[in-house]
Formats: sequence, structure tokens, C-alpha cells
Amino acid sequence: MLNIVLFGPPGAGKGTQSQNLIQQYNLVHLSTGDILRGEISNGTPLGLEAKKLMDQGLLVPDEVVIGMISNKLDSNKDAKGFIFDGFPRTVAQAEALDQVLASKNDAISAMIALEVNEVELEKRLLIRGKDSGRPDDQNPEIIRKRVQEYTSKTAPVANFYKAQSKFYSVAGIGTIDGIFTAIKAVVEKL
Ligand code: B4P
Repeated sequence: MLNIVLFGPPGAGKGTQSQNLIQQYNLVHLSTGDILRGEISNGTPLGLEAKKLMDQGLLVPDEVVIGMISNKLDSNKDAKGFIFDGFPRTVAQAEALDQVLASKNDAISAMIALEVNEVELEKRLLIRGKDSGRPDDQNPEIIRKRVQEYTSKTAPVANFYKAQSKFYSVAGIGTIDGIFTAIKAVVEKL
């Protein structure tokens, strides 16, 4: 199976490049951000709790997102592979993902990290915030909080995959097509 973790700070292009990858390689897209926003729009108890944290730029508790991903893996048994977009976002999530995949005789193939500087991230998210209505994209302070959460809790996940020799870095600034070409070059070598 081809299982790719698409990694990077908020606004790095994970969601954007996931769409390209699922089309090119016929993979299932698992975005914890999208799943959580689905829970919010359905008004579920989980969604109501998640919204309070997401609106402040904070991460949702590990056990909540691990449970969600586990359920999605179980309900996509025929998949050729998965794109994990926005997950794992903590080392505990990465460890749990390895365990869940190992129980299915499966594993992560690669982590592809999109490298984008903070000035560009803030610019992109504020532009998206104008159209998307996403409350976490509209306020520079909340965006900075999300980047802080990324730096303190999510960036260490890269070391987890480096230790397994599965880490690949791709420059995330440039055209969407150009960045996808660089991502494909990594995937083709796996
Ligand atoms: P996510 O939904 O994962 O959102 P994100 O990281 O902010 O952005 P995304 O990756 O989708 O955007 P993209 O860069 O593609 O998370 C939202 C929140 O959910 C988190 O803050 C957290 O609270 C919670 N959450 C989610 N997963 C969690 C987890 N595992 N554990 C705990 N909490 C979790 O795109 C951004 C913009 O840039 C777009 O408008 C796009 O068009 C533009 N763009 C993309 N590529 C570009 C390029 N090359 N040039 C110019 N613009 C570009």
C-alpha cells in the first residue's frame, strides 16, 4: 500500500496537494481538519467541543483524532493507500498511527514535508479566510497561535519519521503544479 503523510504548517498546501495526489495515485484522502469541520457542521457533541479549540487555533485532543482516523481506516478496507493530511500532528498521534497500521500489516511509506515561511503562510490563510468563512483563517492572532502550536507540538513529528528514514522535504513556495511535480518525484522513487 502507498501511505503518505503530507506534512507542513497551517497553509503550507497540504489540502491543495492532497487533491492532486489522490487523483494521480487513486488514494483515499483522510484530512482530520475536514473530518472535524464535518462534525462541526453536523452539530455533533464532538464537533461542538472541537470548534471551541479550533476557533482558538489549538489542537483537538489526541484521543479524539486517533479514534476518528481508526474508524476511517476500518471503513476503507479496499483502499489502495491513504493520504494523511493534517495527521499525525503530535508524536503521540504518530505512534498511534504506526500501531493501527501495524495491526493491519501495513505501514507509512513516506512523510512529505512542505516547507513554507511564516510570512507566506499568514498571507495565504488570510486570503483563504475571505472566501472560506473559516473562523480560524480570519484573524492574524489565531493564525500565529496555529503556527505556534505547529512549532511546539507538530514539528517534532518530523523527527519521528526521520528516525525511520521516511522523511522527505519539498519546497512549498512556487506554483501548485511545480510543487506537485516535486512531490511526484519523491513518490515515484518509493
Ligand atoms: P487543517 O484543516 O488541517 O488546516 P490547515 O493546516 O490550516 O490547512 P491546509 O493544510 O488544509 O491548507 P492548505 O495548506 O492546503 O486544520 C485546521 C484545524 O483543525 C487545526 O488548527 C486544529 O485545530 C484541528 N486539527 C486538524 N487535524 C488535527 C489533528 N490531527 N490533531 C489535532 N487537531 C487537529 O492551503 C492554505 C491556502 O493556501 C489555500 O487557500 C490554498 O489555496 C493556498 N495555497 C496552497 N498552495 C499554494 C501555493 N503553492 N501558492 C499559493 N497559495 C497556495
